[in-house]
Amino acid sequence: MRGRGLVNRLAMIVAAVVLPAPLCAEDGYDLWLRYAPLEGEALARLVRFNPEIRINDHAGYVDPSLEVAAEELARGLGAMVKGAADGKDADGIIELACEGLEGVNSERFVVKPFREHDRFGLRVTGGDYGACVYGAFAILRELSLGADPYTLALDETPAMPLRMLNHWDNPDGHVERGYAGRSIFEWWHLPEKLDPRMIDYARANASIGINAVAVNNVNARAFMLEPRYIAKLARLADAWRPYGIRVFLSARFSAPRDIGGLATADPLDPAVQAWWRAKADEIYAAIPDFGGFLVKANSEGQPGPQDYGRSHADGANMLAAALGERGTVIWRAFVYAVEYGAEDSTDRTMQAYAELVPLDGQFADNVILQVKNGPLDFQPREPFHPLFGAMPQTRLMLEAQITREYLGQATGIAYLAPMWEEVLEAGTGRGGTVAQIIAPVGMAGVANTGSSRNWTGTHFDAANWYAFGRLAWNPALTSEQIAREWTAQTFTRDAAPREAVVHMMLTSRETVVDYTAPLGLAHLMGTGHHYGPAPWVCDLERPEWNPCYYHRADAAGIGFDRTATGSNALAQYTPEIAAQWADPPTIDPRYLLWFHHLPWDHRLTSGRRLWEELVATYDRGVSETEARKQVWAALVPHIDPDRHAAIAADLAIQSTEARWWRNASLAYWQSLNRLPLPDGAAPVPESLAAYQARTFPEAPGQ
Ligand code: GCW
Repeated sequence: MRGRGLVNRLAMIVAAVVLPAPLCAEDGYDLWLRYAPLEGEALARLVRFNPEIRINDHAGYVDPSLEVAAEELARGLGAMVKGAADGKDADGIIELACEGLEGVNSERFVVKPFREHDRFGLRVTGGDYGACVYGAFAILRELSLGADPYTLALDETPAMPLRMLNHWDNPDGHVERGYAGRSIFEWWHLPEKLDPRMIDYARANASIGINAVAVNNVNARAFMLEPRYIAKLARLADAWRPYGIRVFLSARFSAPRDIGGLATADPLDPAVQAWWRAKADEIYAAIPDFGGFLVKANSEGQPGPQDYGRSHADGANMLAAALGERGTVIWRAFVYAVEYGAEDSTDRTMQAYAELVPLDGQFADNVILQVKNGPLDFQPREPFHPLFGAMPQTRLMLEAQITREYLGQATGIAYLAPMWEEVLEAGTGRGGTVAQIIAPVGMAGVANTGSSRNWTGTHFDAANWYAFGRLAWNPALTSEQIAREWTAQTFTRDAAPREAVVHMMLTSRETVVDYTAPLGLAHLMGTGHHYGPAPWVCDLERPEWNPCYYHRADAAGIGFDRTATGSNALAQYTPEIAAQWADPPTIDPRYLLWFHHLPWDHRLTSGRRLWEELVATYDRGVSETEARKQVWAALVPHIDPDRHAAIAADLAIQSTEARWWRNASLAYWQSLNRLPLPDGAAPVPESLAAYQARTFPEAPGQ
């Protein structure tokens, strides 16, 4: 490409880059970016292609994103041909030619073939420099999955602009609802020292298209807005910028009082407005592309505008004005229990809709409302949140939880892509599917990373990080495709073991639903740590903290009546959806007890009685965790021994937990309904009192 004014800046022959082999067999640190050596034909093709990597410069300027893309290609290609290529007969070129193109989505990349004499090249172009990073990772992913470089052609544009991780990491290193060790952010040593892990974190995110990170817990400490933290954050922002990542901060609404010396945080007070404006200016001086603020306000005791009689819109708009066109306020729609101790007798699942829908149209243009997938709280299964589609004049984004607070925390397998697919595909009846409604805005996932060597505590939880990014990039990808990609890159490309793993993954979330929260039950977990079953808890201070509030089980029946005879949460959905769900025979049985309180002997469309169906569902969950242990055991020859052993141990814990959930739940339901277990069901081995007596003082993540 010399003739076109493109300069060969790097002239890197990938074979020359030989990376050291991992020290121990496999510890999971490399995630899906292991770049395991190819074999057979795929290897032969890549050895022949073995490209020279070129980056274009503009009058001597080489954008750092292009350098990152080139480095990653060199690293990945070098590893995939490891030991097999001397570069002598190679004929390939990869040219990184992304630049700011007018009128093109800045993140779009295109990979197209070209010829140069007898050489073959792939040219990566894109909307902006950063698109080449996405293009490079996409090339590597395709090649790692066995694609032929000589026929490779890609053209991808992300489906939504904001693809974000929300960390619930506290500045003291503790991660709220984190099950993978301590926080990955070493605030103590910043800004002077940057942990190399921060670069690997950025690589992993960029490889799946994540482009925004809120670094601190939404239950925020105000001091993270102080100058010393801004300097620390600026160091991270600088390190991540070449990877296309913008930083956000969770902001505590009362910061003007907490750290600003003001007597109030009232959003309509001019001194408060001026304080936030000055704070924003200070941040932008250090971080010119700062993303903005993420805010949890007037929820679970957090401060907010309602403390001053102002609305969520007043609060969000005040912060939005401080940021101006420079950034975005992401205001969480997870609002309930404004103050601890205050009563709100509205069905908790209805409170966000009730508070926020009347504000539709009042939020500033640079405010986004971030809505959890379901109306309660990241339960193993919930119907889609009725806010989706109900606020057409407000920018809505989806919040998903990657960390498995309510789905087994870090034990066993719960591959969450099917859960997210379920909400993304849900037809709201008002403006399309959830995926269509959020497409102009984006989605955020509560991160599951930690200081564990493998990042996520269990190896399989990396699949959830991966899947979240891939779905945000392209919600049309199926859970199955994503599982296959991840497995091939993470464990093995061999079809038979790969498919065995994919199958384990695809069914795993449903298994957790089966043994923890069958038939639309929810919020049955232990108080505080949220670990294990505690459906018997009925005496906590606030009604909606109690599992009893949600299952409403008694001698006669079980389930929450949310039809017109009950809380009428159904009325928050369209009349068509409400009509379908109002009737036990027509509702999707997966949501049955979410919306209906039914007698234990209610006859289901399956022909079984409700009680029989419940027991059978718990039992299916238990037996599937057993079966998964066997499938995994048979994969010994295909998985490196360290990771195999770690996962075998995780799966054993999961099947013990499944049994525990089943037995403790059944013991409790039986204490109410006095019904015998159906014929053939295994007896419950311990007394209800024994299950109730278990305590977990060391459970992490609270
Ligand atoms: O699921 C609940 C968690 C809280 C969390 C809250 C929220 C950050 O138990 O730990 O607080 O959701 O989303 O704000």
